Amino acid sequence: MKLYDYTMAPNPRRVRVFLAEKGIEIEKVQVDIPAGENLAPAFRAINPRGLLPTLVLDDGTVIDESVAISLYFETLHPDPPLVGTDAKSRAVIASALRHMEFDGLQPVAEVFRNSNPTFANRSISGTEGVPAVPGLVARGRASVARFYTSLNDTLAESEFVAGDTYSIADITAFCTVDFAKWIQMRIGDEHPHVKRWYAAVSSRPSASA
Ligand SMILES: N[C@@H](CCC(=O)N[C@@H](CS)C(=O)NCC(=O)O)C(=O)O
Repeated sequence: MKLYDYTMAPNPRRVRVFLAEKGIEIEKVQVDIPAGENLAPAFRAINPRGLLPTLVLDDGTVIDESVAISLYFETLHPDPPLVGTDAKSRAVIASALRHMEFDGLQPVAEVFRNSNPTFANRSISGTEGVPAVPGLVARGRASVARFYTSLNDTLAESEFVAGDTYSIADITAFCTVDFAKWIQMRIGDEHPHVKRWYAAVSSRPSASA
């Protein structure tokens, strides 16, 4: 089994943190995204979408999408549970995870991809060369600001993103907040609950994954 990975990118990191929380070690192969290795024929022969993370099982099955890869390992290694343990907790965590992806990770990526010169002709992840749209940067920044406010409100009510247990939703939120450093949008003094939560999740051993 091999995990195709790029250490600087947020989606592969979501899987690395997930694996670290579970104490799972697997072979990782680095694919340099800024250098375009993920778009080269060798990697596209593995995953035609050209995206990371990509997991290849020993039987040749290829699984991309960070949540799908995480769920694969959750089924094989249920402890510690990171996606919930019963109908209610699974639904609450799945809902919070979608919020973190759509309200946080996606807008940070929108700002990053449309403002970073390396991705001037790669503004959407994947194999099509899509030119950056500078006008999306302001929209993305406004969305990220709303995300921080909403996350702060959530964390005012609960220890973690989806209740009183650390979960896959915290992993995505944590990777999103760290990714937002690349667009100079850090946790502000007006987000004390996010600061408290970030101090806790970033001190877990998995944070260095
Ligand atoms: N929804 C996918 C997103 C995968 C994705 O966009 N990965 C980025 C790295 S964070 C990528 O591979 N980008 C390649 C590129 O932009 O060329 C997931 O959750 O895994």
